Amino acid sequence: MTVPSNAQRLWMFEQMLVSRYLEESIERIYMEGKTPVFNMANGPIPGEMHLSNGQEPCAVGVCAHLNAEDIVTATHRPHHIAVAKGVHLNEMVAEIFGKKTGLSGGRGGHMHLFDARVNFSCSGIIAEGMGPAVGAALSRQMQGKPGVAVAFIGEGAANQGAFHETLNLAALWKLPVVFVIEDNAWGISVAKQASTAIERNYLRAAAYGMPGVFVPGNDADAIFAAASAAIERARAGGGFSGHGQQGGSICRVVASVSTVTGHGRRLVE
Ligand SMILES: Cc1ncc(C[n+]2csc(CCOP(=O)(O)OP(=O)(O)O)c2C)c(N)n1
Ligand SMILES: [Mg+2]
Repeated sequence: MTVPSNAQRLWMFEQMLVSRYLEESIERIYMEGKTPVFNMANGPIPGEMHLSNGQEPCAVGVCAHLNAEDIVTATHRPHHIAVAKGVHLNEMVAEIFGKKTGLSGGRGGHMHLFDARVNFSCSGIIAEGMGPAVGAALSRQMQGKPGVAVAFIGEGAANQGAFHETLNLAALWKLPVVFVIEDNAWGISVAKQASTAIERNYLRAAAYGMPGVFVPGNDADAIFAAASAAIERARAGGGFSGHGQQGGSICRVVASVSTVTGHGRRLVE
């Protein structure tokens, strides 16, 4: 098992704190003007808000292995991942507040954070980031450029068609892409057991001939270790042409991470 160095542990801890403090502030400001009768249109941050308090270990355990050149696509619950990938904090907050100084001039909002400097994007459409992650990995392979792509999704998104389509192509073309499922047991008001035929989504990786691992709980070190193996395998990479230079499934892992408190903190769905 790969153990983080002291410097990596410190970095993970700092990023988790930044993310938690950031979201606690966002939550407080978001609620301004929206009560006593909740009106989503009111307040300094109108619209929906999806917080990831409690899911920070997953973001840091994975992103600790990534550089700016690596690509991350995240979900509608993106703040912890954006922080860990090094998205510009001031511009990110400005974007969340809809300001001109935001990452996208304030037009994207909290679910649509884009920072090309660190190859980060996210989307309000669930599983939407999986295609672009696979496309980016394909582009790197074809151009002979370094870098892996990591697509984060929620466990609910694993029932989308895009999940199966992208896993299939990633495996077929041996692309340097890793899929990370943040399993908080709920998709809005639908419990996982009411929507998903199997208990653990990592088992689905086998259907596409790629390894999958399950990391229980919220242990940043355990997530770090699982992500290390997955990302190393992706970096070692297979070829685009699939002419057997790296036989078998070598470069993709589905890491299913169980998180415990994310949904308790959610404000609006
Ligand atoms: C394609 C699509 N269908 C429906 C929705 C509405 N929607 C927003 S969040 C969500 C549930 C997502 O659950 P999960 O993937 O587990 O992520 P979590 O919210 O738990 O982080 C749904 C269905 C959407 N955004 N995109
Ligand atoms: Mg979920």
